[in-house]
Amino acid sequence: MIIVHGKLNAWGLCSASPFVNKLVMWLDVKGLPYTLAPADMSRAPKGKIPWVELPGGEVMGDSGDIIATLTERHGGLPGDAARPANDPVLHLVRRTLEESLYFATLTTRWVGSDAAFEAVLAAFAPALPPVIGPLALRYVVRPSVRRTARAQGMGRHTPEGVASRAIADLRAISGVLGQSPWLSGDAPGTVDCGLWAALGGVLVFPAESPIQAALKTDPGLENLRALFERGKALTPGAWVG
Ligand SMILES: N[C@@H](CCC(=O)N[C@@H](CS)C(=O)NCC(=O)O)C(=O)O
Repeated sequence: MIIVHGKLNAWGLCSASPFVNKLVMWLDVKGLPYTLAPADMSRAPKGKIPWVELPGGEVMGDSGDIIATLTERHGGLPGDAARPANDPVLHLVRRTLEESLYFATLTTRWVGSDAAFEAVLAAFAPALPPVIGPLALRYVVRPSVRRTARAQGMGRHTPEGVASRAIADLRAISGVLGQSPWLSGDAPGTVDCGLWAALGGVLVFPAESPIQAALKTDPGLENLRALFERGKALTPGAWVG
């Protein structure tokens, strides 16, 4: 049994982390047995979630490396056969999701507004030690995330600048998806799990933002909304409702 570390139920998802949700969806679609465990960063090989313990005790971090290893051992997802995850366009979509849209989401949640941060705090609080946990999140973790966002670059833009970049990313990915049900074609592939998780992270967040408003209402992004709805049924592990 694979143990996935990164469980942190938030807003209908099994984790606030899109990288955890991506991996869990991949496992659900692949049909490999797994169990979800809390994050426990002290044992995370790369200091990030998700990380996994594979049968036999092998420990591994990074959702992309974990999925690549599982693909080598068990094969990919149905969609990967039609359009492999290393297809040049899908590679660029993944980088857009993980190196740009992710940081826009992170910045919006943690430093974009106090209302957004309060929503993060409310989701994380049940998993934290009382009193000291929320204080640490507010006065240690939030400033640390702000520094990360500034170092990456996204955190240097105004909230409007962050939103316009994220919406541009979504429009570009929507354009790549076109009328296809999945980026990989008729069946979901590895990159679709990353897209589903990224969309979920924007759509379900309880504090409104221009990024979420665009994704919820822009007629040009209807195909992304439809993909997110389609994906929910495929991943009972990640979409806990
Ligand atoms: N490339 C990594 C990214 C994972 C990642 O950034 N995880 C975030 C949560 S969404 C994390 O653990 N952040 C904690 C930190 O940076 O200290 C992957 O695909 O797994």
